[in-house]
Amino acid sequence: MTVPAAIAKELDSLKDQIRHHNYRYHVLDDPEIPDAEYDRLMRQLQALEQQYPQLVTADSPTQRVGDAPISAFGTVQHQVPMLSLDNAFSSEELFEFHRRVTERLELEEGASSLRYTAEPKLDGAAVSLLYEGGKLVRGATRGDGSTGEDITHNIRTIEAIPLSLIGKGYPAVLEVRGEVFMPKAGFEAYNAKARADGQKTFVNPRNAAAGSLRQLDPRLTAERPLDIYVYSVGRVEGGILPDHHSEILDRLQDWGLKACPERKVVEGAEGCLAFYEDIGARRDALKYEIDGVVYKVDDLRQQRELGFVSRAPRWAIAHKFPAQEELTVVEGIEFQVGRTGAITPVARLEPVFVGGVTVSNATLHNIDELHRKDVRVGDTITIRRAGDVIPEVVGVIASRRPKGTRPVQLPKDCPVCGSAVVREDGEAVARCSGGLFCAAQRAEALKHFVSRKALDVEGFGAKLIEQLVANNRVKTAADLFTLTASELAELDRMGEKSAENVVQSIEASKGTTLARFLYALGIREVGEATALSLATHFGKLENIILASEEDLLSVADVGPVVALRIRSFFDEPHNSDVISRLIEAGVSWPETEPQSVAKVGPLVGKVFVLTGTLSGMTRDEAKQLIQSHGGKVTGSVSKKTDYVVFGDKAGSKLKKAQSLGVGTLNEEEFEALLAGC
Ligand code: 9MJ
Repeated sequence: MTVPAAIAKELDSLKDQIRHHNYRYHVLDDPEIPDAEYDRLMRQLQALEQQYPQLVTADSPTQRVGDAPISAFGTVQHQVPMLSLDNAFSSEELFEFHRRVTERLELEEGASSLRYTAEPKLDGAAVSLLYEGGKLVRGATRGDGSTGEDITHNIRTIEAIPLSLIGKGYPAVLEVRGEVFMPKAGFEAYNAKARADGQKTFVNPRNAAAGSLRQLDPRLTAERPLDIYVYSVGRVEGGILPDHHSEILDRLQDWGLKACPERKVVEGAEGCLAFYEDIGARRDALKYEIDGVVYKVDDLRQQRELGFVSRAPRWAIAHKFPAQEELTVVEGIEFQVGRTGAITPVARLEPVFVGGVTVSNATLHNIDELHRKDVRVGDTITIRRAGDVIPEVVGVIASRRPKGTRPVQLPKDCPVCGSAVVREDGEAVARCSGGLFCAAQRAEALKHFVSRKALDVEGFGAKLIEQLVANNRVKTAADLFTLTASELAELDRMGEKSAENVVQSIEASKGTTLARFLYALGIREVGEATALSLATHFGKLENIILASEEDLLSVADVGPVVALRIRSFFDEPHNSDVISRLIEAGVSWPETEPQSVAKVGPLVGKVFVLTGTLSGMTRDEAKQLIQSHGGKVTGSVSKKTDYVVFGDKAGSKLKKAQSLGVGTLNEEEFEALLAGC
């Protein structure tokens, strides 16, 4: 077949791009594009080479597994090649893999009982560890699969890697393979410190692991929080290992090597898929980053029968999770105005499937962040969506910036109401100065007022509020209580039935609590917790309205800034007017007696963290009790915490308390402490 010139050109361009990205990734430790994009380039090249085999050259990036070692380290020949894995990107590709395996093994169709070991796919750096006579004599990277780098000096600094094997019966020569990785917590802590010291941060935990292993000075590697899970063996001499992969891993563990505890023997493609879904659901809670699951035919005789294709085994496949980083193009940058006037730049994106959902917007947080990342309209950017967190712009691909783009500036006037945009000294956030004159701030204030933790008006959606604000029917929260079903039914997307429902929800929301009411008012700096403290402390709204800044300061959690914000809110006649109208409309709550906060007693000044489920009281009740006895409740455990009170199903907070040596109280002990107050 003759090769069209355009194809030859495309092939050359793909090879050049892949080489460029290999260099950025392996040599500079500074990848420019997300893995998903790299995989796509590689797949395009593979597809073209398959179609035109005469174009495959020995130096094509498809012809090797990893990348050649860099010269700073000695090289190591892997006598048993270090394999790479084929990928499956969907359940169909997994079923197809299972079909190929069963067909080659001449098993009956479907073969639902064929056993696989399923293991999380760690996202780190593959290494080989050589033990002779039970002593660690060499550590190496995978390199290109046949030649790796000698990183013994760095490997020896990783505490999870035994320098001597324990137990009995290990082969005289045992080469173990595994993945060195940086757990999420270590990665976050490392980056936080690097940021504080003005040093370079790691883009992701995998990059962190690979970069750390290739330090020339092992003292630097030793400072990095690295860990390992082993997942296979290479050279084995002078000893015999079990004949099932799962049993080999158990044996390695007996000898002091760490295998991933999440591994499991499963049956058939269905069993693989169930494991994939289970781990996928728990992925965010795992202490390390994974990018998929690996299935390996468990029986080594069957593995031998299946053999290899080029450098990947036919008996294993990596089933990848949807990529968490993708490329897309910025179609616009807009400024949104929030409830307190905060102006937030938001990137409008060409829709892209990332982290399992389609994303078309990403916040850029504030103007400094936007300038730091220098995101411009027309830019190609990397977008990341991990777990349930909001999508984030990782950075701009500088080489793909079109000509003629301009840096984005903070608008001088509010894009919604035209009032001046101001930025207080030292504040990252710029704000619209229009207050409730600004329709955006009004709409956001109303959305907050009806939200679940505030008055909890069911079925009162954002679109409805925006319409009511745009046609000036609703100016303040008090106007909500004058709405009728017949006028709501006239609005877009509202039928008679839904209008009725909304009016009913508004009616139902009138009976509330003082804490919810205070929170709903949207006083700056008064979140849910502060609203609850104020309600508990003062008992009645009028006590709060009449409280001086000094009185307010005696409430747990209220500092000078918050006290000032509360005072100025109630001093504003417009706000008092809205409050009176709300009460006239029938918004009410049970009043309680003011709770004086204890000035002496065992809880005064003590800092508590609550975790797990208590059987005798809710968390809010426990919190109120602690506060009324002069204690403080915070959300996270640190050295400053005095007690962690734990109930049923307590998780990481309890563990953290134990590791920091912070006092812990079970429910009974907590009650005993309260009884002594
Ligand atoms: C990772 N990365 O977690 C393998 N891997 O097996 C696991 N990698 C592997 N197995 C053979 N769990 C080649 C690579």
